[in-house]
Amino acid sequence: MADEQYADIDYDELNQKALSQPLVTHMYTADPSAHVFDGKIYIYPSHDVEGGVPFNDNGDHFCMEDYHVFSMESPESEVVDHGVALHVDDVPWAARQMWAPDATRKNGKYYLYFPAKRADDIFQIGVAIGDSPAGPFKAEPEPIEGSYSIDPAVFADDDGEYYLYVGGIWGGQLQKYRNHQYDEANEEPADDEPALGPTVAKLSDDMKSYAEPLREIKILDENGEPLKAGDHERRYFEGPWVHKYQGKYYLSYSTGNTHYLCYATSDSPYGPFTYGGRILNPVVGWTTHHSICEYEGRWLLFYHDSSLSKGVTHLRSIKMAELHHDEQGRIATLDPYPR
Ligand code: FUB
Repeated sequence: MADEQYADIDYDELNQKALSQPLVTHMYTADPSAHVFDGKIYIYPSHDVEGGVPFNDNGDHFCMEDYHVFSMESPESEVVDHGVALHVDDVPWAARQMWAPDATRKNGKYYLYFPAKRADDIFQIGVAIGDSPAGPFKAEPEPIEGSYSIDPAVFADDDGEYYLYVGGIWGGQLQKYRNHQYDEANEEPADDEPALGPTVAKLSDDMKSYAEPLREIKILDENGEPLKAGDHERRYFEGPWVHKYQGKYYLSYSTGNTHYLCYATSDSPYGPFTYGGRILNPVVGWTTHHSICEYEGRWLLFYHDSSLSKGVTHLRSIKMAELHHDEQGRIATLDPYPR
């Protein structure tokens, strides 16, 4: 079923003026995390399916079961599907909802980080390990101790440290935690209180656990004050991503119910980050989720929309566009359907 707000769209016209076309058309894919390994682009997306689960505010209709890895020799070349890299049936602790993953490489091994719900409906983050960037990956028997919520993104810093960023509110359950403890009674803070931020911690040497206590990231406004929970056009919702440009750390993320991709910058991978602006205006479909990677000096934005499925919010398609930082390091806002 297409969302009503997208029912009147002329998709032929929309696709003609779109910033880019779907990279994959033989299946639905979303939440693309892209990295360059040995000069080749590897994309780790969610694999969207129609599971017949009714829509609800928890996002249960996003009922994905496995991951495929895709690769491209260059941004201009064809996309290769490397098949199933990990299935929920092969993750001992996970019951359902294999949401947005990410991957990294260390000492010749590849690590796929992914969120999934346990049988008791609580999201945690798992790690699966492989010898090839294209998988397959073998899941660890337990989720990462102390992990919670969704949307893991791993940032490999120049000094050899790896940081895992995690978190999403509403269906992603981040609002249920305070000081990293779950309480069903917790909700998103009141509008005039500081917004919630994603969590971050360094990964251990074996990449299978947190090496230090989790911290919550703060995003500040132009006056150095934390963004408020009621500032829906700027506050953090889900989909963290970190890239480094000219020595600065850029945290980018989705604002969820206002459908923007935004960014904030810091001198430290732990923040605090200062809000910088918008990266991408709203796409067709409720969710927006992205990654940013550098390919031979070009900065590429990977994102998704629901244009191929004609507005079905949980049947998305990954896309790619070039991103530009100006002389001050500001990122220019992209319009997914320029006129
Ligand atoms: O794909 C399922 C969820 O939708 C992701 O985890 C969120 O970031 C949103 O894109």
